[in-house]
Amino acid sequence: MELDAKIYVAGHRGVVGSAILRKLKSDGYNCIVFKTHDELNLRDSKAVDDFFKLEKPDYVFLAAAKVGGIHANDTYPVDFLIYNLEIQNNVISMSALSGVKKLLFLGSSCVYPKYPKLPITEDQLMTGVLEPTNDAYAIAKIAGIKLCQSYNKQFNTNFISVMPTNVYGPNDNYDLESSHVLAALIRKISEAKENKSSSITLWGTGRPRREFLHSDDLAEACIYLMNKYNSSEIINIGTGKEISILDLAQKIIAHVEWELDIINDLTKPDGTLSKVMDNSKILNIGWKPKISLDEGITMTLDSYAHEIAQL
Ligand code: GFB
Repeated sequence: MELDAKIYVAGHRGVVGSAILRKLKSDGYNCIVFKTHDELNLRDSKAVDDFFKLEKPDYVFLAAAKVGGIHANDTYPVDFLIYNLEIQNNVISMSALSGVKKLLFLGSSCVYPKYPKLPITEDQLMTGVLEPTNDAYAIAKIAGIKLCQSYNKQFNTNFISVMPTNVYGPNDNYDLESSHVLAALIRKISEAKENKSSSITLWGTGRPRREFLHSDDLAEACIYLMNKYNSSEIINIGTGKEISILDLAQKIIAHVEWELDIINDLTKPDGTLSKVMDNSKILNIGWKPKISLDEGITMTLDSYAHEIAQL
């Protein structure tokens, strides 16, 4: 990407989109376009059509999506399926029609089978049944990957699809019903300390393992791949390291320096036992993550305190 190229970041208020926007700005890109939901509803195909005709972006980061943790995915599958199909169909199709030079589509590690061979390599896509708590979201993301690949095949576009692992960072959703686990634990543990409580509740058994990537690392990887990667084949973005949910909780508890008992709520699902990804493909291209989980937790405790102070 040229520094003066017109770059559209769809979803600039979310964890991933806001990190991409920050990184683009700090790298010196000076013609970035972004719109709030009120200014541009990405589910409205006419509005998206008008936007692309007017702005004619050169590059598109498609980070706009309906996202949520395990409970939200499991409770509102229609929303996760329809909203995401609509958003991605509109943005990908209008990008092709308006002559966008390159588009990066954000997928998810949940596109892979529930019982994969670990660590998960890219070639395991569509080789087994999906995790039922998020299969609607996963199917939307798989459709997005296929749409990018199909445009490349039929119309010779350059649309790439990246599969990030579980992401956390500034501008996360801290609503306990709909958040992902790391944000939920940051909030539960911070509040427990503040209220001098003696315990927190963990959903499920605490045994599932997850791989966590800070959004600043993900943003760097996305911009790196936008500049270096030109293939229809999907590519994983992760650390290659995983941690059990119980160990994650204990790590955050150690960070806040407050003793807490952990109570398991077994009415809540565990989801996939592990979805650690093989990141050798991106390592071979020359990118690697920089932010350790401990550094990321420190950063997120800070950004959480800052974000709730502004509410
Ligand atoms: O992050 P999370 O909601 O989503 O949950 P997934 C990860 C694990 O943490 C599950 C447990 O085993 C949860 O049961 N967990 C423990 C908690 N306590 C909590 C809590 O207070 N809140 C939450 N949210 N979890 C999502 C998918 O799966 O991963 C999405 O549903 C997306 O579609 C995302 O792909 C990256 O990692 O299980």
